[in-house]
Amino acid sequence: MVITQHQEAGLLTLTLNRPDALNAITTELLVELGHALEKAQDPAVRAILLTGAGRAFSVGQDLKEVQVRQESFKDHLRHYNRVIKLLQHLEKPVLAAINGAAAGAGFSLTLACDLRLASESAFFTPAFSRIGLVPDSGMSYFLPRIVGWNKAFDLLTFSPRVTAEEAFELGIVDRIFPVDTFQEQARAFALELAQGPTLALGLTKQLLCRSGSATLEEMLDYEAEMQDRAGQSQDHHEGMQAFLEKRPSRFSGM
Ligand code: T3D
Repeated sequence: MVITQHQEAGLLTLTLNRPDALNAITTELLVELGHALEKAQDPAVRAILLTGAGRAFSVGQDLKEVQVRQESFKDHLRHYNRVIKLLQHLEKPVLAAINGAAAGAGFSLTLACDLRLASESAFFTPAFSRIGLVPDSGMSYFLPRIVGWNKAFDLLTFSPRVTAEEAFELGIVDRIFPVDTFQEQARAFALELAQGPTLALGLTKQLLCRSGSATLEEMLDYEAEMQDRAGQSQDHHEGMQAFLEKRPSRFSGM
């Protein structure tokens, strides 16, 4: 298996598991990741943590696999695009735990997640321009939305190595943890999120997705619609009770 799966207390951890190849992405890896993400729609899964085995998160497309191309770029990218859409449309928090290099489509994978937790030793590089390609797997969508148009163009043109600290300054990374305790702290962070009001978090994610292409009027209507749904949830009831009883909430995700 090139994707390993571990489930505990509502948290599904998916590990890109080709450490000897720095988790370079093959078609097999994309197909397995796609299957795992489809299965993650199960309500028992309340958060997903995507990480890499070994010293890298992922160095992007396995360039050795595509030395001799079996299909056009457009056909090949269907496998990537399926995974990116699944990451975005899952109605639960999806976190990337970036343990090392995130390059090319490996970087894109992290951008399609809702939050990025980075080890102090992690770094990011778009890499596409260095081999004469354009950004893909959603990078041209997510990156300018996070860092702004000109910074995105700068990064995509020069493809520097962006350290975890620089990525944090740019808003690409949301939390940085020390190398020695990274796995433990990323897991603890994700486990806490997996105990959250999953339904409301999933609806929040839908709102943010919609806001990219909607007017204020449309968003106000959509917020009201989503609030109607969240307002009928067990977790809203529990949250209100917990507030009134001055105790921590015990959310079920429903
Ligand atoms: O259909 C399509 O192709 C379209 C899809 C495109 C999606 C993409 O992701 S395109 C972008 C692909 N990725 C890259 O171009 C990144 C290439 N790698 C690098 O720039 C560097 O390796 C890193 C900056 C990521 C890491 O640098 P460093 O110094 O930590 O490691 P290294 O020494 O460069 O690499 C270590 C080994 O991994 C080395 O192999 P060797 O010499 O020990 O046998 C290197 O060749 C190999 N490696 C690194 N990246 C890839 C790779 N092998 C295959 N594919 C890779 N992407």
